[in-house]
Amino acid sequence: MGSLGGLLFLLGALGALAQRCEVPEVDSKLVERLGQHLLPRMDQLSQEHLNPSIYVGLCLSSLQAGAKEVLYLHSLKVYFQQSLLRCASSNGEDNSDCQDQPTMGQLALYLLALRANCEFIGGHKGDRLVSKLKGFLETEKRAIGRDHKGHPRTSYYQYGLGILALCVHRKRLHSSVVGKLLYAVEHDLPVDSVAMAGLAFTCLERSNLNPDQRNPIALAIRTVQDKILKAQTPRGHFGNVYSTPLALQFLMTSSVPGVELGAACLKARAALLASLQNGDFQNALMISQLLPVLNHKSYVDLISLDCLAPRAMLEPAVETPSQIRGPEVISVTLRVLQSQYSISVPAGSSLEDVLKKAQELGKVTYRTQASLSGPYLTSVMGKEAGERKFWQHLRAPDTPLLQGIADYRPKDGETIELRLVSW
Ligand code: B12
Repeated sequence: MGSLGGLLFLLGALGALAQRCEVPEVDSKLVERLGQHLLPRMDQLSQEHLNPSIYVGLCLSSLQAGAKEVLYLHSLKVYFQQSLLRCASSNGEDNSDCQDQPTMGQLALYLLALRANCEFIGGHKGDRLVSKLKGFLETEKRAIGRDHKGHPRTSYYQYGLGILALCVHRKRLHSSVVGKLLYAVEHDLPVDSVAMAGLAFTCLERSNLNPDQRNPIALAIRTVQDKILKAQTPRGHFGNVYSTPLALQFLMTSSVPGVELGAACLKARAALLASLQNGDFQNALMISQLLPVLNHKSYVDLISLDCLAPRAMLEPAVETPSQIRGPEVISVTLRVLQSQYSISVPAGSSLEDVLKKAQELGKVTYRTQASLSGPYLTSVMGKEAGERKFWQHLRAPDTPLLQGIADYRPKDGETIELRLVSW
C-alpha cells in the first residue's frame, strides 16, 4: 500500500472508531404523556406564564398541539414584539416601560421559537430585536471584563443561549463576544451551562459564521464533550437528572473518536427512562428541554428545521380519578435563619404549600417571582437574595433539592432548610 493508501486507510479506521451519541426510540405512550403535561400550560396566555421554551420543545418533538400551538406562537409574538419595541432606548435602563421587559435569555428563547416555526427574523422590527439581543450580549461582555474576572449580570447559560439564538438566525457576532464564552467553558461552569455553550459552538461551527475562530471553536467543542462525559454519575445522568436533557442534546450533535460516547449515551437514556417512570419530569420547562432528545433533535437543528415533518396530534390526558384516601396530614419542619417551625399540611403538598401555610400562621414570610421554571423564591423573612446570592433549598442535613418550591413534595417528617448562599 502506498503512503496515500495508508493514510486513507488510517482515516477510514479512525472514522469507524468515531462514536455517535444515539438515543434509541422511547415508548411513544411515555412521550405522549410528557407532551400532555404541556397542554394546560399552553392555555395560560398571560405575560407571566408565556414560555417560548415550551413552543421550541414542542416543535422539535414528535408531537404537535394544532391550533393551540398556533395561538401560542401568536401570543408570544404579541408579547415579545410589544414589550421590546415599546422601550424607546436601546438598552432600556432609563425607561419605566422597560421595567418588566424580557431578559436576554427570554428574548433568545423567543428568537429560537421563531426559528422553530421556520421563520427568519427580518424587516425593521426584526432588526430591532436582533440589535436588542446583540446589545444585551455586549453589556454582558463588558460585565465579564477584559480579564474575564467579572461575571455576566445574568449567567453564562443565558450568554450561551443568546449566541445560539443569533446563530440559528445566521446573525454574525463579534469575535470578542464569542471569545468570552470560549474562555468560560475552560473554567468552572455547571453542566447545563456547559451544554448550552456547546450547542452554541456547534451552531457556529456548522454555519461557519466566525471563520477566524474555527480552531478555538472546534477545541471548545471537544472541551465541552470531555466535561459532560466526565460529569456522568454512576446512575448515568450527566450532572443531575435535569441537566441530562441538554447534555444529551449537545452530545447527539457530536462524534468523538476513541471515546465510549455511544455507551455513555445509552446509559444516560436508561437513567432518564427510570426518572421518567418515577414521575420526575412534571415541570414544563424541563419537559421542553427533554422532548427534542426523545425525537433525536437538538436546538442546533433549528439552523434548518423541516417544519413539514409529520408530528402526532396531542390529545388532552383523560383524567383518571385518583383514589381519594382520608385527609392524611404530614408534618414538615422548615428551617430558616436559625429558627425552625413544624408545619402540618395534607400529604402530597408541595413545598410552596408548606410555605403558604407557614406564612398564614405568621411563622415565615416569603416572596416569589414568576420564571420559566415556575415560582422562584426571591426573599425570605424580608431578606432579599440580592446580587449573586440565592435562597437555596436543602433537605436536612445538607442535600440541595433538585426541584423548586412548586414541584418539590416533602415527605412526612422531612426537614427543609432555606439558606441564603452565594453562587
Ligand atoms: C442559572 C441557574 C440558576 C441561578 C439563577 C440566578 C441567575 N441570575 O441566573 C442560581 C444558581 C441562583 C439557581 C438557583 C436554583 N436553581 Co437553577 N438553574 C439555572 C440554569 C443553569 C439556567 C436558568 C436560566 O437562566 N434559564 C433561561 C432563562 C431565560 O429563563 P428564566 O426563567 O428567565 O431564568 C430564571 C429562572 O430559571 C430562575 N431559576 C434558576 N434556577 C431555577 C430553579 C427553579 C426551580 C426556579 C423556579 C427558577 C429558577 O433564574 C433564572 C434567572 O432569573 C438552569 C438550567 C436549565 N437547564 O434550565 C438551572 C435549573 C433551572 N435550576 C435548578 C434548580 C433545582 C435550582 C434551585 C432550586 C437549587 C436549590 N436547591 O436551591 C435554585 C432555585 C432556588 C430559588 N430561590 O427558587 C434546576 C431545576 C430543575 C427542575 N426540576 O425544575 C435546573 C434545571 C438545574 C439542574 N440541572 O438541576 N439556578
